[in-house]
Amino acid sequence: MSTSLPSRVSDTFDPTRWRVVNGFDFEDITYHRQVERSEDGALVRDLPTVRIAFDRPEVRNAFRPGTVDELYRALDHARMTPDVGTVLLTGNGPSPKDGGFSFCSGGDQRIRGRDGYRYAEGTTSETIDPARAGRLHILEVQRLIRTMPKVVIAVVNGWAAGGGHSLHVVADLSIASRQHGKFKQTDATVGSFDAGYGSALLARQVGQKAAREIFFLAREYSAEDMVRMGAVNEAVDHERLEDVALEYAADIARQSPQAMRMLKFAFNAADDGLAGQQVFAGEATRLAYMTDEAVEGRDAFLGKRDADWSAFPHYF
Ligand code: S0N
Repeated sequence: MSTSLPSRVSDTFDPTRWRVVNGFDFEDITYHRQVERSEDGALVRDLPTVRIAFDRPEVRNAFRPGTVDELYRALDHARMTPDVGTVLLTGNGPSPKDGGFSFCSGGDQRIRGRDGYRYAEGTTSETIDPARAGRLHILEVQRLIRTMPKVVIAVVNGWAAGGGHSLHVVADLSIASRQHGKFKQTDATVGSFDAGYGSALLARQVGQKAAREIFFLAREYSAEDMVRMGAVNEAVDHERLEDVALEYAADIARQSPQAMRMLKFAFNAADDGLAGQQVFAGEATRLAYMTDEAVEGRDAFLGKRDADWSAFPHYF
């Protein structure tokens, strides 16, 4: 087995604990799988956690349309990988320009809106630069985080601003660097507004008054402020951030995957309305298909006979 280690992509990233997930050619993000290695560094086995990180630290990990495409693909790959239970979502860095730390500063303001998301005159779908094409599809990423049957942990190593703030809100759990984790909802400052999960779910977490303060005043909050308000689970010393994230993931791995799925979707259901009920119900139907009762219904149809429900009580 290979003993080569992945490049060190962040000050909190320990290359001995990860391997690059093959099959992708990402430009704006990195995607790693947690591994166990032997003492000589050889790969022993994969472990059930992946790490997906914004990799544009020179712009505080702002996302452009191409970044969002990549993020969606990595998350979807994690969603469909059966032995992955936890996704760590974080930001690489610090910035080579000024040493600043960032989780994500939201949409890249240089290419947004009228100039970025609309095809310029004369541009066709064949000639447009893919990194400038797109729409407001960060919302699709938010929905994927919400509906994927895995636990997504926002590992906030620096600035979480604008749409980056909303991503941490949508994640199942958030842990943040005590020294460098900073939170600022700048949407309204730049004429933008996440009127979906980014605001409404935040209000569920911190209460209506605090959520309105965060959006209306666009002030800066520390990791410990956010723990007090109820939007972050834990503030941890910066150098231990990814260790603690992996400790969370190890605890998650000790739980029943089915129970975790049902719990995540149950927590979401009330806030997600019928869409939340649909996701929860999909899991319930999948479980029901495993019962003798559902098998009898299927077999009766295929056997062109009436189903015999006599073995299945109406009350337990
Ligand atoms: C994060 C902040 C507070 C950090 O301040 P600091 O440490 O003083 O650093 P700066 O000197 O400001 O930044 C360092 C360099 O990085 C560039 N930069 C930072 N953020 C961005 C960004 N978002 N886009 C482009 N460049 C960025 C700086 O310009 C600087 O570059 P140089 O070195 O060349 O001068 C501070 O940086 C800050 O406030 N950033 C902007 C945060 C912001 O307003 N983000 C956008 C908010 N809105 C959204 O994210 C909406 C997007 C979204 O999620 C969404 C939601 C619903 C529907 C659609 C969308 C969508 O648009 O997709």
